[in-house]
Amino acid sequence: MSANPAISPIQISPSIRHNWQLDEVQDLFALPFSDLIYKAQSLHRENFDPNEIQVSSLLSIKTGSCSEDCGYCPQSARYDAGVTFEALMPVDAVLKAAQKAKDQGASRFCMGAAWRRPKDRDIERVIEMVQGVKALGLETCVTLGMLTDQQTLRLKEGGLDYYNHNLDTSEEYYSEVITTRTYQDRLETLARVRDAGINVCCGGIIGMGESDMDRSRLLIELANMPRHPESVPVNMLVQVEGTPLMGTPALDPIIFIRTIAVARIMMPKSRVRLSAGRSKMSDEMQALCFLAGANSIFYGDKLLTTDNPVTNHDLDLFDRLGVHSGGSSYG
Ligand code: SAM
Ligand code: DTB
Ligand code: SF4
Repeated sequence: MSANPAISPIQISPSIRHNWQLDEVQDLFALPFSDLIYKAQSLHRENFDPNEIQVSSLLSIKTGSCSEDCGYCPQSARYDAGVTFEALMPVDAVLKAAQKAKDQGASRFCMGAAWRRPKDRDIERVIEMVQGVKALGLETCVTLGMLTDQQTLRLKEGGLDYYNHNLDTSEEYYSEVITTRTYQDRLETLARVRDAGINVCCGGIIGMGESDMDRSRLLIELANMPRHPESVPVNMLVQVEGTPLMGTPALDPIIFIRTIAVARIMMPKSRVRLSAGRSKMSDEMQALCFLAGANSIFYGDKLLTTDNPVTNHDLDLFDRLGVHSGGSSYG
């Protein structure tokens, strides 16, 4: 039995741990590349079909004019990144986009809103969207910012499958990137989502000028939660003109791939999503990310406001790699 009473029984398995220490995570990052990838791929194969990738499509349901100051984000009202404000979309327009995503092969539809936190009346409209999207046969995910207990319960009652709320980086580096809400605020929203019984989608952004130690600490924060997030999006910073993080020195792609591998080792049953930033990655780099244990992508020509690889290119890449889409969250 685990010594930690907070760990739920379904997580007790030799490979599922919630007590990662900084030195051992840094040792993983420092392994020779082949040894690291072999370890990650071995665990991946124990827990998943190695040739299957889950595909999610994104839609921005409320765009721009956000009050927060996240230094990477083109949707903050504080920066001039050329994003035009769009109010919360009507439900029928969302359902049309969801049907298109389904026709193109997505299994999950993620709706993102540029809010610090939603208003109660917004939640009711989002629930109508969730119910409509579920009726099309898609899994649902929303990302709306911070939530109250009441709002979280309403989303659960409304049938929401996943809530995305990222930690983005380590607690130590966080204030270099965001000042308008705290790390603790994020952890509290994540705990509400978990307690309400909604699946957790939580990850971060790599390439914001953080150190090796920050990347290790972010992964420790995620893996040492009482339950691992079911989905772990690993975004590579999309540098957008007008945002404070534009011009951040480019990250060595090998470090990004290592981050995916370490995430796979630390959270062996979670879907690790190769998320934003794929437009700037070669096919070969994406193939290495899949080999390192990534088994989910955002699919569709657009992320929220920035470009994603076109669907035909992704289908061609899947074909060349012999991978197929499918599967749900947990291994
Ligand atoms: N406003 C809500 C919030 O911040 O929680 C939801 C939407 S927000 C755009 C969702 C996530 O997108 C952020 O937490 C961040 O991790 C990611 N993101 C935003 N801009 C990005 C960028 N330029 N590059 C990579 N990831 C980005
Ligand atoms: C996540 O981790 N990445 C997605 C999703 N969750 C909401 C968002 C990426 C946004 C990239 C910048 C943009 O397109 O605005
Ligand atoms: Fe707003 Fe979310 Fe962008 Fe931060 S990441 S500025 S909260 S939309």
